[in-house]
Formats: sequence, structure tokens, C-alpha cells
Amino acid sequence: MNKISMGIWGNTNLRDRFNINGFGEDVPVIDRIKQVGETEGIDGIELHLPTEINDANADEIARVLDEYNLQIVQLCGHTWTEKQYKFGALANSEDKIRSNAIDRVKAALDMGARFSVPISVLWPATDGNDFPMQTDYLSLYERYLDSVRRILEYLHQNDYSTKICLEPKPFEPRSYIMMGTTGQALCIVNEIDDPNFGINLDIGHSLIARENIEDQLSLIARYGKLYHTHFDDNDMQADIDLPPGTISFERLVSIIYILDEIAYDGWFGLDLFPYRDDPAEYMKLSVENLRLAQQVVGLMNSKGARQLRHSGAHGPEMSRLLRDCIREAK
Ligand SMILES: [Mn+2]
Repeated sequence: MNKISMGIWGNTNLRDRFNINGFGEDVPVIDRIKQVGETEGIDGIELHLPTEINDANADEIARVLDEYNLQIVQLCGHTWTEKQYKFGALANSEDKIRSNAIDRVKAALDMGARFSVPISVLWPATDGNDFPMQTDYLSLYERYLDSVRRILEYLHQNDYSTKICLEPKPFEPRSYIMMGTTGQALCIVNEIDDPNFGINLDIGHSLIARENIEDQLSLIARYGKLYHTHFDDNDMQADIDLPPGTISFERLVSIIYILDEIAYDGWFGLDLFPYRDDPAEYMKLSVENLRLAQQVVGLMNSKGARQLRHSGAHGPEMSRLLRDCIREAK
């Protein structure tokens, strides 16, 4: 059964641009990790370096992970929260800034090696444009790929087993973020063609790009490049990061169905932003919905879903089977 991890950037006070103070209270990193540890059904955390883990608190984090039987599943170099990165990071036009971003990712890999972290995400948050013609995308791709190659070279030199994952998102914080769709990210991953470089599909990002996630997951799987997942839900307007299955439980089942079909054995990551609600409730609801969706998928397969899907000619029957299995699952 796929294990579930939680991004600890989500269980603290969260700010939005209309309320820069947030509606909650800041929670220290250690307490966030403890809260995840106290949540039944979650076995891992995801976090950023240096904002959430760094040399100063790594020993204490190690003790808490041990105490709560948690592991770090994903550790990402933070390359979008400092002034220097306002016009990009791994694709920045200034050599010094781009080199700082590369060093940041390398530092996350070094820290990750200490904790045997399997996944490190690259999210090109500020590499993009707001104004028309503001950004030379031809050069952006040149520089981004060069940065990725340098990071992978470092990874192999050090014999790290970490898998680096591109996480595409079409917009926010920029009006457009480079390679914002799943197919674009996969194109770059296939060009790099390194066993340690793949995709982290964030369901919410794919939804705001109005993608058909069944198709995207199947295409990534065709190349064996699905290394990680981020679960959340939204109504295709904004990446609001609600618990998976809360906007459309049927869609969550369809996603889990494909993951089961392609034998995805990685983690189900939670990328949640409870701006107004109790993060513990978000985590609990997420675990419930993911496990329920898995039960529904099991039921569907036991009732002939694979055979029904084969011809692509049984839409109404599949819909009925899905409905009835949701009713039957507990
Ligand atoms: Mn994500």
C-alpha cells in the first residue's frame, strides 16, 4: 500500500496576498513535524532547505523523526523565497544567481543524503514571465537544462540515489511559469534522459492547466518517469490545495485507478494549504479519502473494470460501476 507523506509548509500560519499576516498562528517546524507524526496514516514529511531544515536544526529534526517513526520523503532546495530569485532561479540570466540556485539544490541533496531522502523536487516557480515578451524562453530553456545537468552531475559524482523530480505548474507566482504543463515537463525529462530525473505530478497543478490527469499519468508511465505525486484538489480555477477528493471524489478514484494500473509504488504526497481551517482536519480527511478511493478501485477491479475499459465503448457502464463501488466501499 502506498505510504502517505505531508508537506510541512502547509501546517502552520499561511499568508495570502490580501492578508499578509495570515489567519492562524506560526507553528515552529519541530511542532509541525510532531503534528504530522500524531496523524494516523501519515508516515513521512516533505520540506524545504534552508527554510525548514538546515544545519542548525537537523539534529533535532532527526530525533523527532525517530521518536514519531517518520521519514523525510522529499527535500527540496528553496529557490523562490529570496529577493535574488525574483526573476528566476535555475534559469536566471545572471550567472551568479543561477549558480546560487544550483548550489541551493546541491545543498538539499547533501542534507537529503544524510536522511536517505528518496525525492527532491525542482519547481521553476519564478522562472517565467508576467508581461508579454518579457522573457526570452529560448535562453530560459538553455539555462534551465544546463542547470539540471550540473545538478545531476553532482548527484552522480556523490553516488546519491535521490530522484530529482520536475513539478510542472502553469502559473502562480508568475503569470506563466516555464514548462508549466505535464507534457512540457516530460519533454525536458526525456531530453535529459537520466534515471535519476523524472516527474512529480501535482494533481492541483495539472487541474489548473485543465489537463486530463488520466492521460497525463499514463503518458508519464509510458516512459517510466513517475517518481512522486502531490495530492490536493481544486475546482480548476486556482491552486487552492484542498484535501484530495473534496471537489471531486470520482476524479480522485480515476487518478488512483491509473496509479494502480501502472503499479505506481511511490508515495502519495500531500501538498495542502489550510488557510482557514485546522491542518489536522485536512490531513485526516486526506488520509480517509485516499484510502477510500483505493478501496473503490479494488472493488471496481474485482467487478470487471479492466475488461469494461478495454474497448473504450462502455462509458455509461463504467460510470455506474464507479458510482456503485463508491456506495459499497467503506
Ligand atoms: Mn506540489
